[in-house]
Amino acid sequence: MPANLSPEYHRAEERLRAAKSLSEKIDALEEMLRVIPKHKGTDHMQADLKSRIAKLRKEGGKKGGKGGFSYIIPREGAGQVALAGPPNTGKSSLVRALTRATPAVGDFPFTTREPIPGMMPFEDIAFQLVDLPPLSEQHAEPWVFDLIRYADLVWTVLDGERAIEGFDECRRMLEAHNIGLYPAGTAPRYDTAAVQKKALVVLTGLDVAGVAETIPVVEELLENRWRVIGVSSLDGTGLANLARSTFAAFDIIRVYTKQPGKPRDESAPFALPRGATVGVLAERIHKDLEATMTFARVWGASAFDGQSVQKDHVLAEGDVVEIHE
Ligand SMILES: Nc1nc2c(ncn2[C@@H]2O[C@H](COP(=O)(O)OP(=O)(O)OP(=O)(O)O)[C@@H](O)[C@H]2O)c(=O)[nH]1
Ligand SMILES: [Mg+2]
Repeated sequence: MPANLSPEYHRAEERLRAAKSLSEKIDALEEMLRVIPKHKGTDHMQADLKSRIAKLRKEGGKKGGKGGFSYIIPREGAGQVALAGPPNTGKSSLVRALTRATPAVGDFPFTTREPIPGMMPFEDIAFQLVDLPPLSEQHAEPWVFDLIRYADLVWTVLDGERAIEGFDECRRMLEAHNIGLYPAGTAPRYDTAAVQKKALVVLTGLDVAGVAETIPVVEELLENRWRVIGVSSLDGTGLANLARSTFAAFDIIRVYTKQPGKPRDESAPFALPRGATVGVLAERIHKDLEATMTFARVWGASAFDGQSVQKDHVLAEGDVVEIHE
């Protein structure tokens, strides 16, 4: 059966061929799996991609190796956010303010030396933040780029002092490591071999006099391509907005499950990519369920209450689903 692979798939495949580091390879394979058409004709290919990803992940778990010390922070929650930015811009302060992690904060550059994960709650789900050492042309830890490449979303954390220069410096350094950033909510570029990472621009120090006024200026200097999210880790201004913007950037839907004849499960929802079908949910619940399910009932925006649907039914935010085997 012809697989009908899309240009996105072939592009990711090209990236895989060019990939040098482990996380570049994992990233390309994950993209291939994400965009491969999901039908019987590609079952073998999907299984093959999954086993290759699992194998590389296992390798990544082992520290050391040829490329020196390598970190991968296993994803947890609804998605992983890497905090990238120049030195001393308030990355660790944000992680302290938004999660229960307690990375060191200092009023001098290069305070952070290791990646530190923490979970940021948003309503009934949570995103994983990964605090990172700074990006500076003077010095940057080589493995920082692998962690950024592995993340689902990047926050570029800037301060009021040198927002534009800091942003430009980060982007130059990322480009040099084959990573491009694009504003969340817009389409990534496909005319480049660099991995394209969805990003938000975060400006800290909103409690400092004059910083709020610089936001429209910074946006204009960035040619209004980027919306700048102002925050203060000191007094908490803008943090709720940052969490909400992060949820929006992920473009995910929350889907709840239930057992027949019972109310909705109290456990956390499944966070699925927008456009996900009942089949995708079934697979997420259990790897065999996608094959063994017969139909599902759905309550919510994508169906009339209790409507019975097939695997290919596209789910909506907030749907409650009951899967029948
Ligand atoms: N007024 C104000 N100060 C802040 C804010 N966020 C961080 N700071 C201060 O900025 C300094 C740097 O904060 P960190 O959180 O350590 O910055 P960082 O980006 O993690 O620094 P590196 O790890 O060195 O890259 C500290 O003195 C913080 O107290 C903020 O929103 N408002
Ligand atoms: Mg830090």
